[in-house]
Amino acid sequence: ASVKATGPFVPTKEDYQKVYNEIARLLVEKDEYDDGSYGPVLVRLAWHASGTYDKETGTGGSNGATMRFAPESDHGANAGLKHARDFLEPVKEKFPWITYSDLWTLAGSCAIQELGGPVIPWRPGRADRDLAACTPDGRLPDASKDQRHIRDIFYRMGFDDREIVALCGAHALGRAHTDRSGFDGPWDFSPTVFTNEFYKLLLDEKWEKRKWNGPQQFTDKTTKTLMMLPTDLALVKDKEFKQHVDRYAKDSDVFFKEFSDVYVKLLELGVPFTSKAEDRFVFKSSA
Ligand code: DDH
Repeated sequence: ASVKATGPFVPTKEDYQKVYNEIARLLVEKDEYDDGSYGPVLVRLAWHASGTYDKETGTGGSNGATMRFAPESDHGANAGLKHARDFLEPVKEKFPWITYSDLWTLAGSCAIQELGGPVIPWRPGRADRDLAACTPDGRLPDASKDQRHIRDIFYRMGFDDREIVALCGAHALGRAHTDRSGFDGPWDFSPTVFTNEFYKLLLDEKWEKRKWNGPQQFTDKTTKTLMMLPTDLALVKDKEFKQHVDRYAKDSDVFFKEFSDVYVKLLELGVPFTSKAEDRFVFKSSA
């Protein structure tokens, strides 16, 4: 009898949808974390894995998942992201064929969709690299700085002003933690739902300096329970940035569309895909 040769396992879109479904299932199951969801910290993991990209040297970006290793895991900006990496570990064990770098970015796409955000088309193709590929500290934004710093950081990745403002709308999700960044509190009243609230609050609320011993941040005059970082307020201080804050506050559909495009671009920075952009998968959200 002849033995049929079986080649290496080549995952299909359905296999990646299974990974998506498992992450979505765990998001619901593990609802005792933070405000009731690991979603926001997954969005941040995907962003910090990708946002190290430098277009001049082609270094950094989501290809590599080098945040698994010190020194990158110990960079100040990455404090707390171990929660996200550990959350995904059982998913990696169940689907060992997926690379960490594909898994972390797929989880970002999944979290945005599951938290009520736009569809984030995604494609595989990232390879994990060793610690020699770790990026130097200082490539991610520093929240205590102003618009000049924001532009330096995001222009280095290849984004323009409109894209910067769209990306920052992710702060509708999650919160700051005193034991991670030193800052404290959520940006809006629904930190586990993806909305354009971040822009509305930036425009509609009066933001005053919080009186406390922590790093300088701002609090809303009305309830004193929300917060903005200095870099968040830079988006309304700067005229070029503010016109996009206005657009996104006014029209949630426009924000969802432009956010999707730019988050897809973020997750693909520096990845040597062999597939074409039109071959991206659109995952089915749960319920
Ligand atoms: Fe952010 N972010 N971010 N952010 N971010 C923090 C939390 C979250 C900056 C600083 C902080 C983006 C841009 C910027 C998310 C997504 C994105 C915290 C608090 C700080 C500080 C961390 C902690 O204490 O746990 C700065 C500065 C910028 C900037 O643009 C100048 C972008 C582009 C994204 C994105 O995803 C596209 C999310 C989500 C969180 C909430 C995390 C959590 O655990 O909750």
